[in-house]
Amino acid sequence: MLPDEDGVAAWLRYAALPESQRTATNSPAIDTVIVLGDEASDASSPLSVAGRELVDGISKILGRSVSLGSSSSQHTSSTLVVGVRDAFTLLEGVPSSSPLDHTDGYWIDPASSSSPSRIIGHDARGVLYGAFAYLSKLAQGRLSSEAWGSSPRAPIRWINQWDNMDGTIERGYGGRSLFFEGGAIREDLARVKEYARLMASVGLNGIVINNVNANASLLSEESLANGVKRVADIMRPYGVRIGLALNFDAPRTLGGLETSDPLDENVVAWWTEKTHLIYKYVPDMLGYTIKANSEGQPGPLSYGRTLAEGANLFAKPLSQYGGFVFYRAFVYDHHLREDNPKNDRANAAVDFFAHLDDAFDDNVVVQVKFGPIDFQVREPVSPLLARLRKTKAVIEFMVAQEYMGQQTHAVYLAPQWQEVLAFDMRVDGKPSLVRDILSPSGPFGWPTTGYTAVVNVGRDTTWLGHHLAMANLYAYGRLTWAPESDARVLLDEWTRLTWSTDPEVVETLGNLLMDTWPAYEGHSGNLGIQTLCDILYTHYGPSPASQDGNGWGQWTRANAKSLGMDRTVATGTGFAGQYHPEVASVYEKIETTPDNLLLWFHHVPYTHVLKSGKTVIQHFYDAHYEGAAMVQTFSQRWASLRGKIDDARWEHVAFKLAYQAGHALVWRDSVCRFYHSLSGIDDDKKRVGHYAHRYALAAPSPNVVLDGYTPVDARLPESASNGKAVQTEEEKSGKVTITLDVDSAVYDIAVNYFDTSVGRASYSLAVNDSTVGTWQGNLQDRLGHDFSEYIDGHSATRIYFRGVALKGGDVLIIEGQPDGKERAPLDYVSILPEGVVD
Ligand code: GCV
Repeated sequence: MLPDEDGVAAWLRYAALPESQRTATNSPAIDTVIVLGDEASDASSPLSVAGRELVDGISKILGRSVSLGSSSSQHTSSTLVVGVRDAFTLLEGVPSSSPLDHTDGYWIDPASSSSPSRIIGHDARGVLYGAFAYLSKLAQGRLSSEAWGSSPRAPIRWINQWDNMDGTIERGYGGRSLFFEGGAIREDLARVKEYARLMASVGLNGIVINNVNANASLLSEESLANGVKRVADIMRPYGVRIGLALNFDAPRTLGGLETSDPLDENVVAWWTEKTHLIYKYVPDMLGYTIKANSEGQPGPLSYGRTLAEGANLFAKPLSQYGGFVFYRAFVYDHHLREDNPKNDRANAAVDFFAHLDDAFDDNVVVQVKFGPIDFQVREPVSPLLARLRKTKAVIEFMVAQEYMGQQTHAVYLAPQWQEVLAFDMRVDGKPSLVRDILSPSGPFGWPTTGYTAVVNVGRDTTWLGHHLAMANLYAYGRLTWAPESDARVLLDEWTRLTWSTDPEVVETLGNLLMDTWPAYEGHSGNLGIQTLCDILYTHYGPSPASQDGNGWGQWTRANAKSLGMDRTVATGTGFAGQYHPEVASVYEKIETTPDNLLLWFHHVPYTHVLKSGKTVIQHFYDAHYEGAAMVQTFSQRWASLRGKIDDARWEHVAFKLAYQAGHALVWRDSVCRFYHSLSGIDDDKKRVGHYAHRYALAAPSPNVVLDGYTPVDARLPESASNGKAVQTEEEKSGKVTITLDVDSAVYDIAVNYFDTSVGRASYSLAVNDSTVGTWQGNLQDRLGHDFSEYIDGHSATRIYFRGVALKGGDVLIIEGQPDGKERAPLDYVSILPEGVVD
């Protein structure tokens, strides 16, 4: 049996390469690692980290004794010599133009019979990246005798953490903050070091450690000297530099000034002094990230100044230290009026920023979310990325799956990012792929451009709350380095490193995870309607109604006859016209808009016929059923890997996938019911509203008897059968008795119930007095997403009891014991013949 693992090592486990997979080339007989250069012995240099990492990694992967040699040791075929280019006297075999000519680049030359292996870096960080690249190939059994090299396409390869100083993380699903607790930086930063190591191993080089909804007290001298400095010192040896998110209003709230007006001389002086202070403790600080005039945050517009004046306020003092301002383009009015058909939140980024292209200082970089709204399951690429020319920009992705299952659902996002990066913006009618725009060699020639992503790892040993979610962090890092990479190739690398080099594991898990984004899109929101989650509450479960009727502007404009946002120039909000003409003309017309973005750009009747030949409404029904059906397969596919990976991680994932299967059905039913009731149009396949195997407990039926249970309205009607659940009285248990009307056979029994955050109710299920199983409503302890207090699509969940022999007249009894305000709420029971999912 394989030893249990907890996930902390992630893809840097350095598991022993199985004997059966070893060859002379993929398992070189290295016994000494020699690090060249004076910095080799300086523990804070990436060079010395590279040496230690190689010794540790090679010994573990190949199970041999490896030691660090001194630079004067003999170079033989069993030595691995590493160092920066200038430290090598002989660069034989290195092409004259190579990745070594670029910052962070490396060249790797595996050993031949007469010469040592070499890892050569353009600079110390390049050596470290080369060391990790070498170890990655070695651990995957993929080291060959070919030399190879690589350098990153973009200089900015960052992470944003949304950590609060009280230790919580906004939209974080992997436990409490690695960085903060109780209003200060934590004493124990061991995991921060491990985080820096993981980052370096995939080429990430910067991190903003605090929430963009920033707490100004991070900038107190005490906090800088005793906290922020320690974080920077710990991450620096891994080539990771830190940045800080600032609160625009800090001069007032922290500094006691009367204003935070960016043109006020006291405000300028305050930020200048603060910047000096920060650099005193962190001399290589990357810069500041600013969220201003966004979602209630103050900003320059609050003082009648432009966004550029706001950004330049920080740029000036930073410039003398080589620091950057990352000014977020996520500026929009969240009190927008839906009754004006011209209003559109998607227009905001271009409206606010495009005309300021000449107005930003050189060291300002505009940080643009990949889509115009907010990390939805499907969005077109933000047009702002093609509208700034002089002003540099970075793209912002989200590894934390705020709108995509919050790391409770497995959703592999790299295929989505790959599509975004390969999108051609047709700037000036010329090929302009997003990934080229985000490179210094791209059409705008921005020297400082690249990537950032909201990651939100926490103290959970899984980092992100779900072992499978780490595929996203891995792929994100690798894409920032090589954005033309293929999502599947990256996934297979990750699987080999994280789980096993067994080809069956790689194939099974690869196929499974590649199905997750399409499945999630299928059951959550398709045709470009966005993720139909509850945007007024936790952003987790379904609530199609929540998109409209409020100022947030994530509208679908759904009514009884039609839905979708008309974003055309001709009749709509004009958003399509924010793209360069060739792209704009594709989106302007229904005929040329791809089906998967139809409702993003056009308002059409439910009966509109898609290119596929289906109507919009039938597509909705089918896609939701197909997406949810796909999710049901994940558990079985995962089950086939039992024994091929350790039990601890296997069980963690199995539990989450089983939960995901149940919640996918909640999604499917909620969304289908909502549009069925709104449009009044039936499902051709007669599935929506017809649940042949279910006993809905709140519906009057001669088969169902409630004792101590009474019907209650669900907060979101579509999230429960007929809009109602049943629950007990407070502090009193209740009983539901169902007389079954089934043929004699073996069935799976599914119980749909609601597991809220306000208690941990207990349940038991019996058939004819014989207990089938018991369970507790304690998912708030076992999952990690934003929980709900209510009976709704967030709390709705399902438990299965499989393979139960039943016959007509059998009596099924569920007893519920409330806990606190959670009154053991139940929705329905499904008696499912073998192979049926409903
Ligand atoms: C940090 C979304 C999230 C907010 C987040 C915001 C942002 O609206 O729901 O939690 O705030 O994006 O990106 O600033």
